[in-house]
Amino acid sequence: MLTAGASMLPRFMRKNLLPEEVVSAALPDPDLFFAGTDGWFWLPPTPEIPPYHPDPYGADFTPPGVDPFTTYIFGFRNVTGMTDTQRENQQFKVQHNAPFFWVDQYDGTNEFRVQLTNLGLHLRPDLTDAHTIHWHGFRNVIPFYDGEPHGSVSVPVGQFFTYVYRPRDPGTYMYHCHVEDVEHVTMGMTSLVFVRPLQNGDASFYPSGKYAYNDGDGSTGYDRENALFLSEIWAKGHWGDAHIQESDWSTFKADFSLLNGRVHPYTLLPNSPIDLSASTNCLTVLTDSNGDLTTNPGYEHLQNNPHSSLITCNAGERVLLRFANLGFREAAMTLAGIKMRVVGRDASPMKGRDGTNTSYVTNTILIGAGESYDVIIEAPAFSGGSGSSGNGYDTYILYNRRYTQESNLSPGGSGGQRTEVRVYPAGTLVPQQYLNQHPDDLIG
Ligand SMILES: [Cu+2]
Repeated sequence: MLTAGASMLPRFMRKNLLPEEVVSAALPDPDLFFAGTDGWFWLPPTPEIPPYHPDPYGADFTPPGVDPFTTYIFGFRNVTGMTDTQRENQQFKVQHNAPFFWVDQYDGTNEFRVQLTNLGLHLRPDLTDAHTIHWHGFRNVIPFYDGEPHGSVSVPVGQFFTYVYRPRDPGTYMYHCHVEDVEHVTMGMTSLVFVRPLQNGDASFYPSGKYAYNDGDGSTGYDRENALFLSEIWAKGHWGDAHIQESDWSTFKADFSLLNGRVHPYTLLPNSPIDLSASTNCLTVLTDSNGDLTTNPGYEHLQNNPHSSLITCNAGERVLLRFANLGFREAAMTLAGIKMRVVGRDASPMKGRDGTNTSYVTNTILIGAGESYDVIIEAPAFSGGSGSSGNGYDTYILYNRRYTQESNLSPGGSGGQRTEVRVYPAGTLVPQQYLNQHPDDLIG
């Protein structure tokens, strides 16, 4: 043990200092290790927004034979378990959105540690920006780990910092870099994070033993869960950062609305190959010997948009949908044909102070910027009717009712925040193994 603080100073300097804190000399390894850097990703090249989209510069940084990346981004990568060389290789190789991760509610012993390093901006070495991880809406005991750069430390290029969390409030949050946040969030350094309740594992309320909150009655129990993260791309801002032009971020205009970093119909495609053993606290994509993200054959252009938004379940199952919106515009997420029960908002269960159940049933949720919703749907019986299209499942459309966000004004429409809930006959799908599992995922 090492005694840090006042006693390390000469006696005459100890006056007026805070009391000593005893800290462990050897902290445990971090649970996750993230890296902040820049890179490129792919959006449909139409509609064209000349000269900003598609950015022709992206072709210079796309592997041969692959549809050119269109958009310069900043972001985070999960580099947990990588060698130093593999991790350093990941400069200029980000993904959007950033990885989904989750933690267990603090039980008095299980602190959660996320280490962050800053690999620098490869394309913009003139921008020596620091990065942080900030959990939006998360009540920190001390500001030191908050990630807001005026009240806590940030991580300069080449440096390392470990955040320590004691999450006491279950629910769905979002996280983002808080340095020059309008730019860094919009450029892609953001995703969804959630806290699992202590009640998990107790099957006396709901058979799966999985819950959104410590409900005490099973009302938030579920069989499968999906994260649905809403973000936006302003093509001119991304082009400006790639081409060393000053952007006035106050003139932000969302050209693309994204669901889990993709637009419809790509939202329906599988996740990139999943590293199952590394996905205990973070949805982790398999990486190659270089540390690079692997891809699905034929979808190499989606290397840096690795995550699916497809929701699949068996008839009769409950599915928890965790929504969070870090775009600037309100979203009107509508599920046609299945009612949604709102069980949590902004990481707070829908219960009054006296325990009154304030959950409600709706077909549309309005999610403002910086808000999260926890919704449970109960999959109806399999009909095999007109919605099943002979594929062995019934299809229900989940989409943003605001047309410009649902279509991104793409040529055929439906090129934005839109996905599907597919309901299979009872017993068809095996139990879900990880967040956002897609039936066609390659699992390693
Ligand atoms: Cu940043």
